[in-house]
Amino acid sequence: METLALILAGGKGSRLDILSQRRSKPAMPFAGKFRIIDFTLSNCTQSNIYDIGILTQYLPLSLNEHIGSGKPWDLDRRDSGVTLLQPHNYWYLGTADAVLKNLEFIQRKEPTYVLILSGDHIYKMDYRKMIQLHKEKGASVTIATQPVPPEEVYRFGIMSVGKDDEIVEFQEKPKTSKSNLASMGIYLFNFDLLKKVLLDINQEDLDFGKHIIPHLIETTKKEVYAYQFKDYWMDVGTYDSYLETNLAMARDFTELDLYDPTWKVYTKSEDLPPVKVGSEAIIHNSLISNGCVIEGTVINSVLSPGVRVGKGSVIKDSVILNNVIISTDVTIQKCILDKKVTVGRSAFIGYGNDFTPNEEKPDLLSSGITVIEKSAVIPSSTNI
Ligand code: ADQ
Ligand code: ADP
Repeated sequence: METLALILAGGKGSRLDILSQRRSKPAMPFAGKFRIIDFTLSNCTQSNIYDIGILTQYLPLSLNEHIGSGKPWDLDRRDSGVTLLQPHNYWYLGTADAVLKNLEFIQRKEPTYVLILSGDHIYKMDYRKMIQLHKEKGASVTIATQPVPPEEVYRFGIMSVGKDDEIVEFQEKPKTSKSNLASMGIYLFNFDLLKKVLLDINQEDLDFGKHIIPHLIETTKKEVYAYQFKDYWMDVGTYDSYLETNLAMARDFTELDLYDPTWKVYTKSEDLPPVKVGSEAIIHNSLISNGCVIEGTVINSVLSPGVRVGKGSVIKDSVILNNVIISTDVTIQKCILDKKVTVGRSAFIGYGNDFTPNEEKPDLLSSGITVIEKSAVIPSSTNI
């Protein structure tokens, strides 16, 4: 087999805090009816990569349930398809350690290339172009890259490239850097080399960004190349980026088109009735999923399946996940409501422009977003 894809879907997603306390980040609902991992899975099958291992560790229940046999992505195949790889009597310590612990699975597939992907990115990429470049350069490793704003270099692996796009320097999450070319955390490895470095480096928390890539840059010459990806790509790992990226999909947004018939994003869909729009309903710039019943006003928002919005209620700049029930005369601004929340009459949630940092978690909740956890019941007339 030529290319085996491994999707890293096991991080704790601690920056999404209460939204990912009961599910892994790739299983987070996104853009109404999708889950974050749908984007990567759909990229794989549309790039004709049908051999996929998903490496999970943290609360994989809703991920397992979502992936099932892989049918929505055309992955329920006899000789290939998707395999969920879960740790048994050990725990993965770093991203490369997770791959090392599954070496036997990988070896059995006899791949020429192993494509390492992340399960929590929103983007559309034809991996065949990256593989093509890898072959043309005669590379041992190719890393997908994208420039990031200089103030964000501390969140990424940052590199410098030579004139032929060979990577000459790499630093994982530097405080500052003269370069702003970031690793997207997407790596194409010749399997022989991958196996060798995984077994050679003796490190308990073995990680691609921290150990493997810097080691290869130091010890090899003209073997590690950058694939400069120019299209939309977003790591939705914080409340701000999760809310903003969702809302972008509802606006007149062409950078990532969910409606493009030539590059579809597939998902597992439930059978639900169509959206019902009541006589007083007003809806602008929003995504409304199947099974929703709207009697009130929805502006710049994203509603997952089965949400009800009562008369006189106003939902603005918010992401509302599945089966949330919003009673009458409720105001919701700049909020993320997790699944099955119920909101009583005349409640007001989200002082949209109150930027007072949250005392317990000032670094997480300081931009005016209000997050309500799964199944919470908000009594009538509550002000949050
Ligand atoms: P981070 O995103 O900070 O940086 P990390 O937290 O290791 O890297 O997560 C990468 C992916 O692997 C995520 O999808 C995560 O859920 C998953 N993951 C983490 N630990 C795992 C484990 N033990 N088992 C299975 N899956 C696991 C990385 C690179 C940077 C690069 C950014 C781009 O290290 O160099 O710039 O990705 O987003
Ligand atoms: P998420 O909020 O992550 O989307 P879901 O509500 O879709 O999670 O649930 C994912 C899976 O977990 C489903 O198979 C569901 O039946 C199961 N599940 C949810 N809650 C429970 C529970 N309390 N006990 C057992 N299984 C549950």
